[in-house]
Amino acid sequence: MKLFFAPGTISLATLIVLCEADADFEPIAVNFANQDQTKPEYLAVNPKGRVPALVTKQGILTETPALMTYIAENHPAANLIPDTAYERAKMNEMLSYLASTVHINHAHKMRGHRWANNQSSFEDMRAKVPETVFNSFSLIEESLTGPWAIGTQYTIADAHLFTIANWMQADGVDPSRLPKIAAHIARMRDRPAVKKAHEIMG
Ligand SMILES: N[C@@H](CCC(=O)N[C@@H](CS)C(=O)NCC(=O)O)C(=O)O
Repeated sequence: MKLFFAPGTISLATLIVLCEADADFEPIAVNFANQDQTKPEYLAVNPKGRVPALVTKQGILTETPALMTYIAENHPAANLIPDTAYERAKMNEMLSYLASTVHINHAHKMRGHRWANNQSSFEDMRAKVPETVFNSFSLIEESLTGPWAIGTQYTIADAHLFTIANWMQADGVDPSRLPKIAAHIARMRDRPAVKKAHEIMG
């Protein structure tokens, strides 16, 4: 497998899962400073112009929850997906909320041009980010029973939650207002796979 990633992005979540699974893969950095994600060479890999993208023997995958699920299902010994239908649904509930709501709230800070054309709109969207990011993480905080994102089993949802929660401070949210999520971040930082993923990401 080949993982196309960029530092400081959501691709960290997939990198963590690859390291947790002890998977055989080649990391390939996409240079955002050069806007390489918008160039034809990369658009041939991922026409969405985003990271991550995972090249597998069967084809190319995009969208973080899909990549993490694919890796976890192909490395069952790592036990990163729950056995019961209910717990799997709770995990997917977390992945969906993170991808469709929390990540999008965060993206309103720097990527307002996706949704509007005027500078005043960008400023308005950016000003709202501390509130929307805090509100979405507050709902997650209330749902956490610990130690992991969906309870006692460590799953791919932990890599996803950790990656997005790491952006909170830069989004204007004080993590001490969300003590369970702050403790989750600290717990994640201690994991060897998370340390390895950070090393690869640079
Ligand atoms: N829904 C996608 C979102 C991927 C995404 O938005 N990635 C951002 C980095 S966090 C990106 O590649 N942005 C490049 C750009 O907007 O030019 C996922 O969860 O994988």
